[in-house]
Amino acid sequence: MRRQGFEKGVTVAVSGDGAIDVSPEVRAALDAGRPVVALESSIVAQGFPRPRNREVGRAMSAAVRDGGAVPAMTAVIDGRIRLGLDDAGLDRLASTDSIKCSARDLGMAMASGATGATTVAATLRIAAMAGVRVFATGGIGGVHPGGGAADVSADLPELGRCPVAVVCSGAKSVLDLPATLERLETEGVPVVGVGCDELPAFHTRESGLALKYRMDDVGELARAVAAHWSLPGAGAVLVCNPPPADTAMARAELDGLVGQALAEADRDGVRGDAVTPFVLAALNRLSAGRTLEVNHALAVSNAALAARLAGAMVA
Ligand code: PSU
Ligand code: MN
Repeated sequence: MRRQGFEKGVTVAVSGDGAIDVSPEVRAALDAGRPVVALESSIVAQGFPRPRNREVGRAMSAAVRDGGAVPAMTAVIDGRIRLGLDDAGLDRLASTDSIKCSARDLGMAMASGATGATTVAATLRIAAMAGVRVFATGGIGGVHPGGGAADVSADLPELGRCPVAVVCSGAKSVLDLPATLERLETEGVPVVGVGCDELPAFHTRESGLALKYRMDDVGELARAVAAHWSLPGAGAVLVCNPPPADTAMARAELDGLVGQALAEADRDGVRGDAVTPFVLAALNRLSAGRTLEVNHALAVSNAALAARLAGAMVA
């Protein structure tokens, strides 16, 4: 079976996609070597309130199509891993409660027949197994502030393992961003800015943290990704696209809200995988919906950039 891009002389850890229900459209695109962009579904089920969540899922898919690639949203539906979710599947995740599936949860959801929305970590696994090489999301999980027993998102070690180019707007400023960047370095994940010299902080274009690499041309980026994967054992490349300037928030504006959202999470004793959805909802409320608009705009912008990159990678 053909895998998307970089077949020649490149070792890519692909363990086969037998456990995955790949949609006919995605299967055909992968077999023909056409560009495919994976999308996660936790952003839909846990990241946005209803009914905006369904709109965001559809808008991301549409942006991938407009950019000439096939969207492949991942999820677990009734215990089956899916790659290339149809409208009915998306509507179900958008309108009914589902569990949040990170890497640890995929097998458990399969065994219990559960329906779950996939995080960045889970989507990376699925994409790597199926040979999808580009993935668009909003922001990645990272290191939460808190020292010793810090909550570290499973997104980070999965980025270290899975050879997928992940287009995102960095990570939220509620996270410990310096520690998150350090961990990406440890995991061997190059972080590349497109149109930016700093790590974007999701809602805002600045973080004060300089990136080592910047490539504004997708052709150049595609070549760099190929070179990274020409070495054995390589994992993800993190492609950082700042939030669109017309919706991005100022850093000062956000700082106060972040402090408040974290204090609320602490006060309510929120732990584990409930933290990210709680904080996103709190920021939305505290900003009177401003953060939601940024989140929506950047998700669509990242999907569009991912489609261009996927096109450049198979060219
Ligand atoms: N960051 C966001 N929006 C999101 C997420 C992160 O701004 O919706 C989701 C993604 O699915 C990400 C997950 O993979 O939360 C990280 O959760 P945790 O920190 O529990 O690993
Ligand atoms: Mn966590």
